[in-house]
Amino acid sequence: MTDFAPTRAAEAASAHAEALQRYAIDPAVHGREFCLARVSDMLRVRRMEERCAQLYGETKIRGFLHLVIGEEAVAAGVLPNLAPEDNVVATYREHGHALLRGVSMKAIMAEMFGKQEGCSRGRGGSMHLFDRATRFYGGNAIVGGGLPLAVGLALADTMLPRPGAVTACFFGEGAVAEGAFHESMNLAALWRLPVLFVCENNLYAMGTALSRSEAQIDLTKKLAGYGMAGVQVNGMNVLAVHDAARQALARVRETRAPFFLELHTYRFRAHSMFDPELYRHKAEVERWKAHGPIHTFTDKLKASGLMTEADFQRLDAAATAEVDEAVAFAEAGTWEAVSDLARGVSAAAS
Ligand SMILES: Cc1ncc(C[n+]2csc(CCOP(=O)(O)OP(=O)(O)O)c2C)c(N)n1
Ligand SMILES: [Mg+2]
Repeated sequence: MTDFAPTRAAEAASAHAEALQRYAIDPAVHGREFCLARVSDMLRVRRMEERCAQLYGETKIRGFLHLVIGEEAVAAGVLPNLAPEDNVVATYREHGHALLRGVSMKAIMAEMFGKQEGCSRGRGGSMHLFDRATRFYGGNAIVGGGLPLAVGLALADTMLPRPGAVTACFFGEGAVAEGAFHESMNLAALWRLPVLFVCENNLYAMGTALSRSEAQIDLTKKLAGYGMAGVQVNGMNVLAVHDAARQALARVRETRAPFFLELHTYRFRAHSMFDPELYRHKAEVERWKAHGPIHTFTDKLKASGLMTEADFQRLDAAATAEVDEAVAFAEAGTWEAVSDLARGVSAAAS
């Protein structure tokens, strides 16, 4: 059998899997309402994206489509900790982040369809969800492209000033190979900018395992070069992510200095809709699915008496109903007139 995942990646993967077992629910800290809200968050993302995949097959959604299925605990753990005045920057795998930041599912789905009612007026599509009202600054197709934007937003907040505002910057581990990552980390630390860097380490950048491209796969070791603090967290456990993000954000707000979270997670689907997944074994995917963020959490909640199967069914039905409404809204949306195609497009004369 071909060894797709080199040894160090396999070691990292099993360390991640071990860490998954260690985080218990404490009903005194994590109340029923809070826990059900996190289940609801993850289900809304999961059901929305499953429908997106189906709509892609029907060519209702076109272009690129990157699903975050398997990684829902990341957005569901970090985003509830943010305040309305905070900024969010994400990658092209950002549908769930936009939704849980507060962008309506209708506006997201209409954007996927390319309709004018979309959050980017139908001109952005899947990779460029944007919503000023919720300070959701994208959706970025360029690997590492969001990091300098986050640093710029935090710099603006420092200069205006908007005291207390923090910028949460989500990016994949593939971004650490980019110069923009290192420049952003350096400037954020040098200028003491309030950025929470959230690295979504799902072990692969398209088909490249982290250990094939990085000499140091413990990404928090890179922080020493910038005098920045950070921690590694089990990104498959929504409570672990939530607790780590809460503490990290409190620290950023207090110190006005950046902090780094490396969240260990795994995507269950292909990189995008055009990916035969020749770079990893099916057995590896199945192993990670056993640690899926939704069912592991709901199993624990049921075992601890905080949630019943009826609760789960109710939340699931609500998520599906919301998706149905969002799709109907997108279907009924309007295409931009061809005569408007050049609106907002400019070119400099030579
Ligand atoms: C600057 C740049 N180089 C290459 C690409 C092509 N590309 C698209 S996604 C991707 C992998 C990124 O992986 P990662 O940052 O780990 O995010 P993930 O897809 O795993 O969420 C690459 C190389 C790109 N979009 N931008
Ligand atoms: Mg990745």
